[in-house]
This record gives sequence, structure tokens and C-alpha cells, in this order.
Amino acid sequence: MVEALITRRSFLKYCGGIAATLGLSASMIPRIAEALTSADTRLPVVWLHFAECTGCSESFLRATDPHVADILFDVLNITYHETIQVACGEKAEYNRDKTVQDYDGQFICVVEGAIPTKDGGVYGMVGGKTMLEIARSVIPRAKHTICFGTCSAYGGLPAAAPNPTGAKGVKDAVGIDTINITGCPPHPMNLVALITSYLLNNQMPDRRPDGRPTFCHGETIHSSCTVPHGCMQGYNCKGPKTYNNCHKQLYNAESWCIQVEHQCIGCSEPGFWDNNAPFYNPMWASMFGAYRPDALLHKEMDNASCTPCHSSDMFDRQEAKENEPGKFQLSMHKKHKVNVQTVQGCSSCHPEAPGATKLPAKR
Ligand code: FSX
Ligand code: F3S
Repeated sequence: MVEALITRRSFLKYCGGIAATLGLSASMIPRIAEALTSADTRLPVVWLHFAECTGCSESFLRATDPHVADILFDVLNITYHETIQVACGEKAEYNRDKTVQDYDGQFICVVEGAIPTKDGGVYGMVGGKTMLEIARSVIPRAKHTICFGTCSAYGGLPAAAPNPTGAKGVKDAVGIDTINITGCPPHPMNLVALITSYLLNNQMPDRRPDGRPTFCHGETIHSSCTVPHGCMQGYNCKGPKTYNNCHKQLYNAESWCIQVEHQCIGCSEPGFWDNNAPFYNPMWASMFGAYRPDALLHKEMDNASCTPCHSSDMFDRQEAKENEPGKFQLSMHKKHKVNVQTVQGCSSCHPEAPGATKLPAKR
């Protein structure tokens, strides 16, 4: 069936991508292709939508290289999915409840979106039931629950302060351990790889304590970031503490945040959104230790901004290298009588600084 929709060549290429994502050798490609095409029975899946933007489904359904959804629809029997199901109203709810009943303890539950819990969960309703009620009636009866997206895993955007609906991730709301593929949105390839791994091994892959599979969430973006345009750590890039593989996957085999010069905002991490704010530093502010105590700039650039006031040889480069960068910045400001609070005199070294008026005193 898959071959009818995409060429065998591109299918095998895609299987190679799955193998790479799972850290398997290319010799596994035939087995992966077989797992995805020869299943006797398709895995029954109930796919629940709670408080979210549906970006997770969009990312999955609109992936184009090849049609990811087509591949998964061949191995999964998705009986309930509010975005794509033909049935609606009571018929749709009947399908969901019948799957839970017929495949009790056997079906896979995929969840998108956080669960509003405040005031008994009344701030999120589907078909007259609260999302909390639906979650409690479906999720404990699934064999495995996959949270697809940061919202269902940890609360995400709906749980951002002041969180008026008391939105929570599935584990916090229902008390069931989940397998979390995170990101806002998550990468569709990671879901395909997870399902493939399950089909190959008849068990879910290894996970971190926060429920995320190590094959896709085991390393930080920063650990192997290729940074095509220059590092944005000074602009609050969250790559150093974000465990995801976006930089290896690329979205639709095209691009990813840092490739289009947007710093990582850590959308796949527990505590996103609030813990990662502010997402942006003003460009000039990123130059200053006051905003950026771990600044690398002076350490890396030595005396680059000192020559306007000093002849290059007067500056002790060694001092820059030996001092901790934050301390070095402070000591330099002190030496030059620069008042960081009033940004007085900053523009001589930092052309981006607004409101700078005076040159620092020369020595
Ligand atoms: Fe959340 Fe997904 Fe972000 Fe949106 O379903 S992870 S808000 S991309 O849609 O849940
Ligand atoms: Fe790392 Fe972000 Fe720079 S991921 S290399 S801090 S752009």
C-alpha cells in the first residue's frame, strides 16, 4: 500500500532516515521496511486532542518527505482522531469508546495537548465531557500512552502562567507514566521512529526519567549544533539545555530554527513556556554581563572592542583569556568607569547600545 503512494526508492530512503534516527546501522533498512509494510494487523490507536493548537497533528500530517502520515496510517488503525476522522458527533465517540472496550489494555493512546484540571476540568470539554474525564476513562486502559508534543507531556503553552485552566501534562493530570515525544511542535520523524522501534522490538525504546526516548531526546542541540550563521548564545539561545534532535532531522528535510537564524527557545523541555522566558534579549543587551553573566564574547574576541581607545598592544590579551569572562567584563567596566546601569559610554565598545552618550575615560 505504501509503495502505491510513494516510490519504493523514496520509501527506502525514508527507512534509512528512520534507522539513522534510532541510531541503527543501514543494514537494518530492509527490516524496517518489512516492519512498516508487512504487519498482519494494524495497531489500534485512539488519538486524543486536548488543550492545544493542533500544531502537533499539523506537523505530522503535513510532513512531505515522503508522506509520513501515509506510512503510519498503513501500520496504525487510528479509530479516533478529531482532526482527520470522517465520523463526527456520537458516532465518533462511539468509535473511541468501542476501541477502548474491544482492545482493552492492547491499544495505543496518542495524546496531543494539555489537560485543564481546575474546577473539575470544566475549561476543556469535548462532546459534553471534560477532557479530564475523557483522559481518565481512556488513558489508564491503553497499553502505552504516547504524548506527542510538549503540551501533553508537560503542560506546555496551555499551562503557561497564569494558567487559568489549571492545565497539566498527562502524567500530572492522570498519574500514568507516558512516553513523551516533545517539541512545540514535535518532529514527525520521531513519532515514526518510535512506532517503528516498537514494531521491531515489541517494546518501547529506552527513556530518560522525564519519559522522553533517548534516541531523540538524549543529547542537547548545542552538543552538536552546526550553527550555520554564528552562535546565538548571547541572544538567549536555549540549545545548551534543550534535549532534542531538530538539528539532525530538519523539518521536511529543509530547515530548522537555528538554520533560519532564530535561536532555540527550548520548546521541547519540561517547564516550557515559563521556565525559558525571556525568549529574546535585545541585541544590545546581549552584549552585557548584566544580562549575560556567562558571556563568552570577551573571552573569544580578546581585545576586539578595545582598539578604539587603546592601541592594540596596550591591552593584555592574556588577561582576557585567563579571567572568567563574566568577571573580566565587570573588571573592564570598573577600570573604565563605565556605569552599566546607565549604559553611559557603552557605545564606544558596543555600537548596538541605545542611549549611550559618553566615551569611557581613557587611561
Ligand atoms: Fe502543544 Fe500540539 Fe505546541 Fe501546538 O497538539 S506542543 S501548542 S505545536 O499543537 O500541543
Ligand atoms: Fe549552541 Fe545555540 Fe550556539 S545551540 S552553538 S548556543 S546557536
